[in-house]
Amino acid sequence: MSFDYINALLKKPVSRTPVWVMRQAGRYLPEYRATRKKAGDFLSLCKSPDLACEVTMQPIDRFDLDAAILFSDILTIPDAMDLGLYFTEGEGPKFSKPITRLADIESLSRPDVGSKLAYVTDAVSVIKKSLNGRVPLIGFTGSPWTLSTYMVEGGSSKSFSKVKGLMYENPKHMHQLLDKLADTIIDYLNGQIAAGADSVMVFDTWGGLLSKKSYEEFSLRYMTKIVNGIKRKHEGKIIPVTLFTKGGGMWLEQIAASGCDGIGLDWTVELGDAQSRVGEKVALQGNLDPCVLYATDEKIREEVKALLAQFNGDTGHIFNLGHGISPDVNPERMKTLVDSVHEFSTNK
Ligand code: 1CP
Repeated sequence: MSFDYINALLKKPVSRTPVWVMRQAGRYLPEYRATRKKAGDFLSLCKSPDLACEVTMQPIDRFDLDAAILFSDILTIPDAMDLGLYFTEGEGPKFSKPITRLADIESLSRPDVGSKLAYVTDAVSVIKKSLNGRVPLIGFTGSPWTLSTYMVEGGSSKSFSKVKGLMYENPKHMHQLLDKLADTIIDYLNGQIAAGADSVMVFDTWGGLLSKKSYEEFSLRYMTKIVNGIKRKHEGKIIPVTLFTKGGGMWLEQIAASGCDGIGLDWTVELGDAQSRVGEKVALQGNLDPCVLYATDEKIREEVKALLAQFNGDTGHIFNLGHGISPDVNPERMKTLVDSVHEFSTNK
């Protein structure tokens, strides 16, 4: 089986530019809201392999997408580390037992991924069966740095003062935490790969908050450890890995040196400029501003065409938004986006 999404990441020939969208399974789809209601709440949805499969398939059934992404969340790992993850309606994730003392880091357990996170690998197996070779499946994790922000802040944050304070005051403990997370993530991604994930992606949503020096020391170093630690080949097939640091456009050369296959770009960088900087080394994923989806079909098509035109050559680009699709987007606009990527890249 040859997939355009995998081939683009490996810079092999493609029939047209592949496209998938971050958060493609989510609240903007009425069928997602119905399944979530059936599950009761978001975490129960993640923890039911059959329902996670159902929502993973929803955007695949509705749109002509080139990849599916496992339905789960990056916070499954801190949850498995017993921090007590819960979600309150409209407020995002919270932890009942966040890291508040240095001793919490020392006593943090490295969870047995095979048992505590079996619901994730089970979901991968169920989804693979359901996909039946239609499109490849992307597995994913949060980066150690991004996970640590939630674990130390106790949830989402605006200032990130606690986690950055820890980083400056006690770099040794910060490294200990990040190292434990990186080791757990390696087990976690290897479990997803063994269960059938065709590629994996690391979401470093909050790496862009760091200085260049801190980014290299506290985020990129551990993502590089993950790139080197995971199985890059499974059953004779290469498993490409993509790193996405939101706000990381200044550091593309450093990210490319990690040995990853693809870099995810947010919309603040020019795709053509990114390609001239690192396009020889890695594939690029992105990077339309998600807010373009609030515009008319005509404008969406124009923006898609302009973005595709920035990229030189026929392979090495995976079309995506620069961040997740918003919950209030009309699904019809998503259809326009996906169809126009295929239309304009076939006739490029
Ligand atoms: O139904 C709901 O109300 C829950 C909303 C929701 C959804 C649909 C959350 C809570 N997570 C998810 C799914 C999810 N999360 C996926 C599914 C696969 C897909 O892309 O379709 C993925 C890949 C994630 C990854 C994730 N979770 C990230 C990294 C990517 C990003 O968007 O930056 C982050 C930061 C999270 C944490 C999280 N989980 C949920 C929310 C609302 C948040 C963000 C909180 C914050 O802003 O700090």
